[in-house]
Amino acid sequence: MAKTATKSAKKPAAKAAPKAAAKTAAKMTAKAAPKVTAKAVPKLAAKAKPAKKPAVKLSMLRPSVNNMTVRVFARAAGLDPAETDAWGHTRSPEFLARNPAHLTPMIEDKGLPRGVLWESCAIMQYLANKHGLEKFYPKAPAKRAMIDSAMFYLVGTLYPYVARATYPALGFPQYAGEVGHSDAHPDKKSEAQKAAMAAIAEPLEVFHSFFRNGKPFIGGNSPSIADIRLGATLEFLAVVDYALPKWAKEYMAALEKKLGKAYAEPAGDVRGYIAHVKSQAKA
Ligand SMILES: N[C@@H](CCC(=O)N[C@@H](CS)C(=O)NCC(=O)O)C(=O)O
Repeated sequence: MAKTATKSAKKPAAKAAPKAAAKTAAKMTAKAAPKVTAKAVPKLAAKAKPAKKPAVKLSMLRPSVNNMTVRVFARAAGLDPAETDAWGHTRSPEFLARNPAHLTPMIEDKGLPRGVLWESCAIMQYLANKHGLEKFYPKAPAKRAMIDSAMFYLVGTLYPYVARATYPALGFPQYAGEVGHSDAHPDKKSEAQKAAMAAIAEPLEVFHSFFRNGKPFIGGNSPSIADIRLGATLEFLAVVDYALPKWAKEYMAALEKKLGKAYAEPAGDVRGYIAHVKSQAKA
């Protein structure tokens, strides 16, 4: 989502997700309550699983794929995020005092020099490093470099095209200096939106042919943090009925299958928002 959230974008999202929010909260509570504690049944202590990782304090916006990225990752990594919905609060004095960039996702962690961290990819990298989650973010320098390259390429090249192509339909504000943000004639804005949509094909193909290189995921046989970032980003394209190539549809389905509920739950919020804006557009 663009850096300047408008009031028009606030309302539908808040309405779109309350059920999902309640479900998520209920599931998280159920998850957080262990059935049997090692203390209560000493014989089980030897077999007991290692203590759960502490919850990650995450400020997030449900309709956003930047946020979906970290929400999926935290669940997939078993980090049980303690989520706070920041909708409408990112510009509050309290939020700005902690995060002058007013961006979500944002985590809070005492170990961080400034207590908070934003940027979805940096958050995943930090949490993977902190908890030794090599499965999602390999340590070997060459392998890690490929994951980093895929994520930087996404944030620097693919995402701006996706934003210009989808934000008008999503009702999100565009970035200052862009046609979509200006007072240009609607025809010009529509031309710019179409040009961005057409530009998506090239980087998309690069993810397929170069980064995946015949493997199921950028991370090889199992999804890496770069795959979570890519899958979440592609979710937005549904709002403009973008015709994803066959490989991309299969890739997204494989990602969701591998990650299960960890993916489906946060994706449900994004999909719910998209369904909402599409139904509004038809009405
Ligand atoms: N590159 C950043 C983008 C973050 C971003 O644009 N966040 C938007 C939501 S998608 C936001 O929090 N906007 C609220 C605001 O600017 O007040 C990332 O990947 O985390």
